[in-house]
Amino acid sequence: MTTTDFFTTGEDVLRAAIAAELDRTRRRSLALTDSVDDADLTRQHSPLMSPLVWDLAHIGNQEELWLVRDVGGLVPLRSDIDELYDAFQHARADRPALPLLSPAEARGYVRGVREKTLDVLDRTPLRGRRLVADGFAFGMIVQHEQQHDETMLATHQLRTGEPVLHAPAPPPSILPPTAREVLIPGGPFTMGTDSDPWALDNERPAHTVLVDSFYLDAAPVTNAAYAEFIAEGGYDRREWWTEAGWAHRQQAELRAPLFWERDSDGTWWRRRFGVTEPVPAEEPVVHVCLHEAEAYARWAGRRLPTEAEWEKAARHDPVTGRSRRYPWGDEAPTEHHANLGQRHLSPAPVGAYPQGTTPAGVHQLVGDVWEWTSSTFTAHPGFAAFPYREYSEVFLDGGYQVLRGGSFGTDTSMARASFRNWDHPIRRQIFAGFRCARDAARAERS
Ligand code: AVJ
Ligand code: FE
Repeated sequence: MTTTDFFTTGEDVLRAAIAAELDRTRRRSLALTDSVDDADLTRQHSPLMSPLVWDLAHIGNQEELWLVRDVGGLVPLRSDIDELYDAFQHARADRPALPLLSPAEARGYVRGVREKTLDVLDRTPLRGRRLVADGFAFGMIVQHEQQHDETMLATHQLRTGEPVLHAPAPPPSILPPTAREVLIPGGPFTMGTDSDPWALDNERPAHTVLVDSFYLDAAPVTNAAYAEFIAEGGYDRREWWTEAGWAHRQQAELRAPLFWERDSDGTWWRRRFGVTEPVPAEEPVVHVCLHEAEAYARWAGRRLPTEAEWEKAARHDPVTGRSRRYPWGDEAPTEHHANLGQRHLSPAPVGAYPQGTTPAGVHQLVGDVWEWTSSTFTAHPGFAAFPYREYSEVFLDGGYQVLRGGSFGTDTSMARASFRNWDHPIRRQIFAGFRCARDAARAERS
């Protein structure tokens, strides 16, 4: 069983499931931090990232604030460190200079918090108060930790040195899409959710959105396709870039996706978690910013999908008119549906997950790479911050761009197709790629 099945089966089953999720998540956090030495944990691998030891203690601090103090009503373990681990108090670049807990102290702290959390879980009714109904606060903290785990994975990718993370290669392409693009007929669909117990505030409420007919790429843009864009002068032709995109292209001297390098034969190589290898042609391109995605789309005579288009393609069931939880239906993700959860250390080639396609034939919407959309991060109509403004609300209308679908480093607890991610348009260290869309011709509209 997986978490989604528990909500209907009773409180003890849900409680056991939450304990398992907390444990599974903590194993990932520890694997990400036990794999490097103390110097590596406290060092800043990029000004864009916190030292890994900050993420670890921040994970524990967030758990303490919500589960130990708020839900449990217990006294603080360490109220003196709240300020150090408040993401709004210190920019990532400034965190290495703070008097942070040492690696040993941070490990001891998260262990101590977790012991209290498990006591709280044992004695908290998972109903009544909205914060705890269906175990929401626990689910929120699992997702918070998993989000930082993906952030730590991005820090690992920025780190130089010998490989320390290991995982089997992703599955091969077994059934690539038969068509390049899929027509998504026009009409209303339900965006967002009211009923998903662990959905976060920004996914709520459910509301009807009218989406015109459009074509969506059946798969994310591959490295081979992206290399063609580069070969045709993609980075040198002003006309394919937006004004902001070109300014950034110039200023940041963009020439290729982050971590790509071309040798004297013209072969592209990429560095991935300490391993340098030829860029795999059929994998979705990753580590491009919004501006690069938009320039590619313009070159290809296409555009990025809006967030609503993306979600409609991923969730709308034209037979029942309902929005489903995942592209393949409501069944919780397995290793056959999508490349999620750091099971592999790269995107899988297009065609690796035929069981994860939508009924209309769109592949790999969830997993592999986050997908840039053309939408900025705004509130769904009727949005209300819950349980705190700093998760979503303070970022709304703040110049952030929405990404959808999750990457190979995203946990299954965030794989639901209503989940929304956001980042600055210029960011490339996240595991982001994209797919293209285009308007349907008038005659093709239903
Ligand atoms: C939703 C991924 C944009 O990492 O900034 C972590 C998640 N919020 N701690 C981020 C988050 C608070 C957030 N993103
Ligand atoms: Fe956080």
